[in-house]
Amino acid sequence: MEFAETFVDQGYVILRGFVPSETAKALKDIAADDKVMAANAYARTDAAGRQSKVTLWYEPGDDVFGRLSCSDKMIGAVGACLGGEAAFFHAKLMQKEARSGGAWEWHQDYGYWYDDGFLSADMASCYVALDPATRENGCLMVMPETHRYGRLRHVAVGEQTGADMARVEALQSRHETVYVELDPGDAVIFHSNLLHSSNPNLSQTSRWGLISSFFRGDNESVLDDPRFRKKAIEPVPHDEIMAGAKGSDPGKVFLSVS
Ligand SMILES: O=C(O)CCC(=O)C(=O)O
Repeated sequence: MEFAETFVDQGYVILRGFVPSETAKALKDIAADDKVMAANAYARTDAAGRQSKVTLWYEPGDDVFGRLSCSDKMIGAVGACLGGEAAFFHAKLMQKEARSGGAWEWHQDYGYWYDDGFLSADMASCYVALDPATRENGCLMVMPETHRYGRLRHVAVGEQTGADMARVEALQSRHETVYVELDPGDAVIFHSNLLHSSNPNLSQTSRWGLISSFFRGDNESVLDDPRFRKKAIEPVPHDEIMAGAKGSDPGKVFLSVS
């Protein structure tokens, strides 16, 4: 099966070696040294009180992280999955620290993005692993094919928004749970209605990853908010990702969470 068909069928597809492992390691080092990234990180507490850090921005920016989101390979792969133009929505650095990083409750991204004015769930995200993502350090977990059930009701869980647990449990009895274990540089593209979550990181190693999110070009938000509208994006040749600034573009607009 071709990768876009797997995405349509299963709701996600793993692309091994999406970026070379050396590039992923270099991105991790740059992110770890990036003071702007750290200053804009916010923490989200899970139901057990553990925290996970996120830094989220709405303009790709002319830096190595923005260039990854805009690489012709990423835009092309996500566009093929969505069956149309992949328009950049936002990107984020997920920072699940060793021994402490919190869980992410079962949810659909469209559970959140509906409220940002997107009329349909023709949206997807691409997670690129900067660290190994393993069962032990709280890798992404997905329930294949659950993107077919439409948007579920979401409720507050700790500081997060999770899908209605009665529905999640019913779906768990029909669908397996897959641990998406990745090496640095591997990627997974997942549909905005796919149920996904991750366990806390109680291991000795951090689990960082970059997630770039997109809407299909004909599914621009109806809200009058530039963060959710189409941005002028110049695709970057995939092998030129590292030619950008080696730290966050200070002109970026970050999500600020109090
Ligand atoms: O990084 C994770 O563990 C979860 C990420 C996630 O659920 C999301 O970005 O929607």
